[in-house]
Parts: sequence; structure tokens; C-alpha cells
Amino acid sequence: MLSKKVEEALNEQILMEGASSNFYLAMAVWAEQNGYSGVSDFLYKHSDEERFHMLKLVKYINERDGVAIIPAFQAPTTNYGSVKELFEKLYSHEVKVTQSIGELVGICLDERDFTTHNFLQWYVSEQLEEEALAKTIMDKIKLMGSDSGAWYHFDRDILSLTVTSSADSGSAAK
Ligand code: OFO
Repeated sequence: MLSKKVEEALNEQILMEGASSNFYLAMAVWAEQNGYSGVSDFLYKHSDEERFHMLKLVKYINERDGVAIIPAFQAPTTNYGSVKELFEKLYSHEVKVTQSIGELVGICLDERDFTTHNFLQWYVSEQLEEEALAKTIMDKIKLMGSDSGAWYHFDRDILSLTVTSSADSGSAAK
């Protein structure tokens, strides 16, 4: 049985993961419309992964006799000045999600809910990877500057940059 505090915090995280999924979906649409097919494939996949993160929380709450709440989501922005701007936004969003997972873990410790704490370790390692991947992409973008050949290769190769979490082996979402 979940404490009210843990249940509320898990539900807030559902909002965060679902909003991430929509955010990356909107980014994928923008990238597709602007001719970046590799970047858009990467973002569609990322959006699916975020939805999977949300679902995992929904199922966990229900499993523990809580009530998972599916929230309304704010419409994400659909305008990006450039791929660089898009990934800057993605990176700072991932940093925010990492902070939010950290707070959630802290609440579980305060409430002495070690089962949920254990469940959340998957998110801790997933976030570590996602933030690192976003940072790697930002570093590459800085290096590329305005070299159009480099951008061509970046768009072609970005999907291969996806790293698989060691905590995620056997997951259908990857
Ligand atoms: Fe759900 O991992 Fe990114 O945000």
C-alpha cells in the first residue's frame, strides 16, 4: 500500500513522463517538417520511450493499490528555430526530469517506502543515460557549428547514438 505522499509524487511523475512524450513528439513533427528525417526518427522513438516510462508508473501505482491519475497535458511548443535550439530544450528538459526523479526517490526514503525506492532505481539509471545522451548530442552540435556536411552525417547517424540501459534489458520499449 502506498502512502498518500508517495502516491501523489508518483502521479506527478506520470504527468512529467507523459508531458515529455508529447514534448518529444512535437519536436519529431517539427524535425520531420524541416527535412531532418534522422532527427525526427530519433525523437519519435524517444517519445515512445517516455510513454513507456509513464505506463510503467501507471501500472506500478495500480499494482500497489493506489490510483493512477491520467492528467491533461499542456500543448507543447511546435516551433523551434533550429535543431540546436530543439536539443538545447531537450537537454534542459531531461535535467529537470532527473531532478524530479531525485525528489521522488527522496520522498520514498522519507516515507520509508523501500519497495517504491527499489522500483525507482530503474528510472534513476534510465535518467542517467538519457541525460548523458542529450549532453553528447549537445557536444556534437557545438563541434559541428555551421558545417553542413557534418549536419548531414549527424542526421543520418543520430539513431545509432541511442544507448541501451543496462537496467533495461528485456524491455519491449527499446
Ligand atoms: Fe522519462 O526519461 Fe527522459 O525524460
